[in-house]
Amino acid sequence: MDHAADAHRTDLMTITRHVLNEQSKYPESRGDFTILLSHIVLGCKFVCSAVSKAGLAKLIGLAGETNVQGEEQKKLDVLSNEVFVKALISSGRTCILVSEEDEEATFVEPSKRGRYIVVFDPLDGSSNIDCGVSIGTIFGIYLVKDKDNPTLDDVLQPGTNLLAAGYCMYGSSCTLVLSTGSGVNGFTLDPSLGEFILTHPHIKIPKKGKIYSVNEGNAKNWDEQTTKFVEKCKFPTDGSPPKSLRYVGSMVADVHRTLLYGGIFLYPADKKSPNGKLRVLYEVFPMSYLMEQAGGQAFTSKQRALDLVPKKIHERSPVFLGSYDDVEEIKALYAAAEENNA
Ligand code: FBP
Repeated sequence: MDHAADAHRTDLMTITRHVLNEQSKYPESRGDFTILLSHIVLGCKFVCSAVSKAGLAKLIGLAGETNVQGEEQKKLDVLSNEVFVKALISSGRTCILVSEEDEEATFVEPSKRGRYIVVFDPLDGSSNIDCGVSIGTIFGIYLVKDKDNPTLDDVLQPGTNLLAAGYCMYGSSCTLVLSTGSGVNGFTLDPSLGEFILTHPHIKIPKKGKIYSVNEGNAKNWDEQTTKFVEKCKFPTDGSPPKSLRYVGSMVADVHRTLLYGGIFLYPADKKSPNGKLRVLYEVFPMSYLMEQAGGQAFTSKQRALDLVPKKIHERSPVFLGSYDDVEEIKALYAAAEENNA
């Protein structure tokens, strides 16, 4: 580590500076988006600190409440949700909030309302919280049609209408990955500065990968196409080497690795979960948006994931996302099945 060079590193591309540069491309912009993002970043810094000292601060374990998904909420789930809801409302830039932890959408009171809708999973990967394995926050940002008359329809938009999406991973380092529609950039939190610094500019996912990521514990309930695809990953028939299996069980961690190394992450539907497990608005859409912005793709077993139009705020969908060529393979299997059934 060249501390001297580091100490003289004066041209810091912080996430705020990066977004301000992006904003300067839109002369009509009033800075609302930058202000909103700075409040999301504040929430991520708070959660990063809480997660890193969870064991010390007795933040491990259950909160004694259950969320809309019927899941027992962890103390950190509740704390993270509270921090993000308060930060987003205090930004004065939000109109509607949808959180994985709240049954209903939150309509911000008119005096504090802005024109953005934020859908988010305050702490994703809850099964890994208590064992210190990487977890994260996922978010997506939409514009409301009319902030004076917001409705639930404003939230139930296709993912193609997203303005921006990102996630923050709380792992060996704290990494925030963001897209505002012109590519994907990664920022690492420098704890000594308390600033997210640009460390992964213009992330492009490799066209084809050597890794597949899925919970094989569900294999007996998979449909024929998913079973065939995973079989091909393990026993390729085209002479290529088998793919390696990597599965953390935190979508943020599995998607982050997929974005950087390539390959495919899948959470398919199965007999037990006919719509899969992952939620469309604040898991599938943001991650699919980032994948497409990085040159990959995301598929539901029926269509491009971002073309989905959810009917409920906590709707679930199967998802296959990652390197373009790897997702093409699973799309071909479902297309062939559809043709055979036609
Ligand atoms: P939470 O948001 O409730 O944590 O659930 C989502 C999730 O933990 C994802 O992060 C992960 O990809 C998936 O569920 C793991 O599910 P499973 O344990 O069934 O493999």
